[in-house]
Amino acid sequence: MSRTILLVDDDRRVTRAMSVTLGEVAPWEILVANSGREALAVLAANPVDVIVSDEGMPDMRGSDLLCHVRREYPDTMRIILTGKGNLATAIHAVNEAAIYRFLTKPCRTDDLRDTIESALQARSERPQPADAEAGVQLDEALASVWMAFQPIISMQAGRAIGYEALVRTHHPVLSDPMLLLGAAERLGRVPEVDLHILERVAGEVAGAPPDSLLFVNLHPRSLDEPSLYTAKNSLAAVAERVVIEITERASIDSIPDVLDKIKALRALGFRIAIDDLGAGYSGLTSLLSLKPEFAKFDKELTQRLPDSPTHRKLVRWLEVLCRDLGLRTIAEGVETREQRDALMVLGCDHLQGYLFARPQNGFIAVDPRI
Ligand code: G
Ligand code: MN
Repeated sequence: MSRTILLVDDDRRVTRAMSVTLGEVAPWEILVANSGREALAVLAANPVDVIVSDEGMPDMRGSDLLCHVRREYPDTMRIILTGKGNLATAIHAVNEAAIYRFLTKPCRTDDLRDTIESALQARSERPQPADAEAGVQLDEALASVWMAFQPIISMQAGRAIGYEALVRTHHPVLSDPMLLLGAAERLGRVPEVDLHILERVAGEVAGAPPDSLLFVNLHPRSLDEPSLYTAKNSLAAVAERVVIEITERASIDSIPDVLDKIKALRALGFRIAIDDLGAGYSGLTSLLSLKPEFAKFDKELTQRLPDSPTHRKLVRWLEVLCRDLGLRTIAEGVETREQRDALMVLGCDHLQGYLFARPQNGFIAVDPRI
């Protein structure tokens, strides 16, 4: 079976030279992309066995691209090939994107070929549960799903205004939510898993403080699921209390008729939040086109605030923009008092993070003056 390799580098001369020389010494189909965005489009259209990405690209760091690949295409082996490798990049790439190798330029064609070959070999040796077995595991995991809730605090109100529902399982293999969603993706069962989660959340609504909102994550792919718009969506009955979070990490643009789907959710009474704003590369398009009620700043933004004037500028600017657009902001990942204080100075009132409470069973009340 022919293998497909995707080479990503913002320098066209590099991808051109690499694809030619690699094509001469290896039997693979070689695709190229010259930006992170282009790489995502190629991935969406083609199964890719190995991706080799540059790190420093204008629109997206290679390691961030590979984090996304890990999440969305976990079977694609990931390699970084960079001329400017440093320790922080390598740590990020290894820990977050779980890359197979970190290579530095210049890299001989033979070495690159050997590395790709060994990546393909390593993948084939990985224990792959048969689909049937994976399906059974997913069923078991779904049966043991429970919902954790993490408060979202209003500093001004001095209390939680809502809770984000986060999926958890007791399953021995699919214990991590990322593994659960990864399995659902491989098996094409994402919408089913999401509907199941919505049902679990619906079962808990009665226990939430009466005036609080419930924030629920929805995989963009689930927007294609017709039952989301019917009574099969267990939260439809309490839609006024529910904010649906859609991540900015995946490219929302790739969902057909996404605006109509969001409109349909609104017509049912749901509100919309853009999740992980500032994490990725999809720019601000979704903020402007989806007109959400809430924007959630990614934890990386929050966590870099105390040390980075640039990030403070970005958050200040986002705050102004969001206020202008009439939407409320929520900062995620608040772990320290310094981060909380920096956010408050920038006018961000709604905060969420370990500083206040970890996601946990039930709806806890929190004192924000921690
Ligand atoms: O992508 P999304 O924003 O839905 O991610 C929520 C995830 O972030 C959950 O898995 C949750 O457990 C985690 N989380 C919540 N608060 C914090 C925090 O303060 N720090 C970090 N590192 N993770 C957090
Ligand atoms: Mn979220």
